Amino acid sequence: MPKYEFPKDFKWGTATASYQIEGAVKQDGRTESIWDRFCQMPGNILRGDTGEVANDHYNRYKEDVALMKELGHTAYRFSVSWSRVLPDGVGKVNEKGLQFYSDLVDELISAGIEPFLTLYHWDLPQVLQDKGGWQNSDCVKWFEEYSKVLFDKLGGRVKYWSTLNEPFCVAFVGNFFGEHAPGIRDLGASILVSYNLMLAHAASVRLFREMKIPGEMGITLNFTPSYPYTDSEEDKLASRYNDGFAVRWFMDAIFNGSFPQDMLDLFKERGITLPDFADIASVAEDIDFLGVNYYHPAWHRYNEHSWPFYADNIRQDIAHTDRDWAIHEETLEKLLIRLKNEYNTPKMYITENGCSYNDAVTEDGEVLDYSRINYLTRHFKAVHRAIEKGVDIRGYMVWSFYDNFEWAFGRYSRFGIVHHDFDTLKRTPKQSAYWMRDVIKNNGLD
Ligand code: IFM
Repeated sequence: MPKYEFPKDFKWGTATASYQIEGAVKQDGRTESIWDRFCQMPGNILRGDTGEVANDHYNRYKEDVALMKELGHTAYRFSVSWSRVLPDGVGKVNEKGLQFYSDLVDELISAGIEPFLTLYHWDLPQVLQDKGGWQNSDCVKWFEEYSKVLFDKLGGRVKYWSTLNEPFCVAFVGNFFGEHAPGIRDLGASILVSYNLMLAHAASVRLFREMKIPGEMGITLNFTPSYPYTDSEEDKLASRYNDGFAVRWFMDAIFNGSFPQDMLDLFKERGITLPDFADIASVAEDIDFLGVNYYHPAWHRYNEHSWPFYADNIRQDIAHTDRDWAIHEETLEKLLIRLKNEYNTPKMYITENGCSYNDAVTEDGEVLDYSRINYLTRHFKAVHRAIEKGVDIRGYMVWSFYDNFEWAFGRYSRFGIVHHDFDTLKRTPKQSAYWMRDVIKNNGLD
């Protein structure tokens, strides 16, 4: 028996997202998404990379599922490309595009791998962005229509559904920082987007219930908990605002049907015109699970000149990954306990956790990613400790299955447990993939 044994039927696997892996952007009727457009604008993506080919998963999914099976995976989290299924955003369904997901799901099920489907992982059809995208309140009915197409086709076979992946990134990284598609830099607009995303999420959950789709419906949030840099009241305030932004904003909406008052006050003080949030209470629909994406925390120091959160992000003198993200697994343990205590969360899945290293294949054809094994060991144990302390966690999906198109970092940030050669498209399992195969086999580690 392993020293850190996970609960019976714990799900183990990896996570990916459509635009990051599928490639085939013009194949079988798929139309442009906001990411296709964003990648065309010089300066947006490191060294001008795009997801045009990525892992060519659209054409090689059978090979990929076979490799997951060989590596012992029991779950796989993926997302659907909206513009592959509904090339006009709404209206006529593209049967070929939809069939791809149906075939993928069948392939997974026959390999004994549980599909976890995310409806939206950032790739809005460009045609909808041209109508205002998530800033347009019609997005709620667009998303409902899109959800229905997938519920109709895959309901029953897919048992685990997530409405959105990381609404924080959709709203704020895409519409406030401008680092992701659609590349807007407007705090007010991003707050409106965050509100509309929540309404769309709740509408999709309601539809799932009305259609009596068997299985579980949830949402996936990313968390960057903040610590005050020192014990000073100013640093605590700076940290509280960042926590309000990166933890409480969406948790309060989803579980309490409101946005945090201190954040609303801050935004008003900063002169932001806010929506009336008239329907925010309706967001608190019961969900079956919360998907938790966690990579690293942040430390904040007060700075009266820093807009809008009075905070500077301070790098700590601790180990970091090659992406320069702090390695701090205690935060994951604390976060899981906190989410349970403060929000009485339903069961949770770790829907993403992992690390980026500049891995290379040796002359012997191996990838010796011991740093990743170290990172994952520390985080697996942290999750185990949270389970021991009573948090209901049912599965762990490592980001990511293979190195893929890492958004603004293109191909230059490798998160996979399988190495991907972007020129030959060759997949090479790294040491971490074999190590994880043993963890899965033993349902735990020492
Ligand atoms: O690649 C992303 C993923 O799409 C969303 N969560 C974080 C990952 C690593 O940056």
